[in-house]
Amino acid sequence: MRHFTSVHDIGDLHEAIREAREIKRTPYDWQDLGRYKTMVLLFFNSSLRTRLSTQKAAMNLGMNVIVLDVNQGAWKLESERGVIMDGDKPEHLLEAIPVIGTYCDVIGVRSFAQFESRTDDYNEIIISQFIQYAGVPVVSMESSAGHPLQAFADCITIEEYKTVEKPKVVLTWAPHPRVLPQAVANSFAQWTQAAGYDLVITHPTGYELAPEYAGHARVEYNQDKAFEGAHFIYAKNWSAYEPYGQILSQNRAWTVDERKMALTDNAKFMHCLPVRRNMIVTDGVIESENSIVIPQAANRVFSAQTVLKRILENL
Ligand code: AN0
Ligand code: CP
Repeated sequence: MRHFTSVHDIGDLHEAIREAREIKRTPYDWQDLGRYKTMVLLFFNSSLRTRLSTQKAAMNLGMNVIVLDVNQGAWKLESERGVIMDGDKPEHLLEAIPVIGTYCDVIGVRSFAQFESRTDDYNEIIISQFIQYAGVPVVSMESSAGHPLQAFADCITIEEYKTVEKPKVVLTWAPHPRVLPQAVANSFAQWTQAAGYDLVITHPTGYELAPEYAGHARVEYNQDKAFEGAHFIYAKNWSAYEPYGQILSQNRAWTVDERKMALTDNAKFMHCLPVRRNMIVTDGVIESENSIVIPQAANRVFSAQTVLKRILENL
């Protein structure tokens, strides 16, 4: 593997999940692989899990890690080509990226959707420039339209907890007060279909995901009906794809609660976190025995470590 930005970079997903579970059993068996190798983690946006789990994954492989929050301490970066740089951004990505590339062997980048242009966001113009100019492998730590390390961890978690070969997995939209990207939902839809699960997506009308990510998933606009017989409930808010970045509903009838969970086949509850309690999910559901949000977050180390191991093996 050279770069990791989508499901297309992982090859056979079940083989990758098998490898991740092996790494989870003996995480320090590849300590020599990353010796004298440096990873830079670059954050344009906030993070708790990705920051810590990717760092831990790199350390498990013996790598050195440098973490940089671009908006706290580094120069503000211009990303548009051809602009007269007379504003508040003293440095251009076109210099910053290759400079960072000279200091490390792998770069992780978190850069959310900008919501200025859907075309630019879905063309992944930021992470694409990293791939073009860094000269070293690039790992997405959530880009404009996808969060593949999260979706990989989600699939590892579903494999660990599933009780039937092909579980019914329901991705449900839930309300949120701010505009959020579609990245987590996009990748979850894409990866769970690649894993062969029976995916149903439920959301109010208008929240349809981009077709290239929704794939052939069934869409059920009645949330109660979608929950019937489910083995996993995966809650997430996202803003509309069309009209892009709009909040079309804040309907709290969509909050995942105990009554809805009772419609499922004793489903496990999942969320990528951070989660707003009693907006996305009630205290009762997230604190219930069926909530697996903490082991789900723990698996972020092993999705990242699998990806980094493969990149290091290919250096
Ligand atoms: C982000 C999102 O929805 O993409 C990150 C989730 C991992 N969430 C928030 O900004 C709250
Ligand atoms: N799930 C996830 O990526 O969390 P952070 O935004 O805290 O990294």
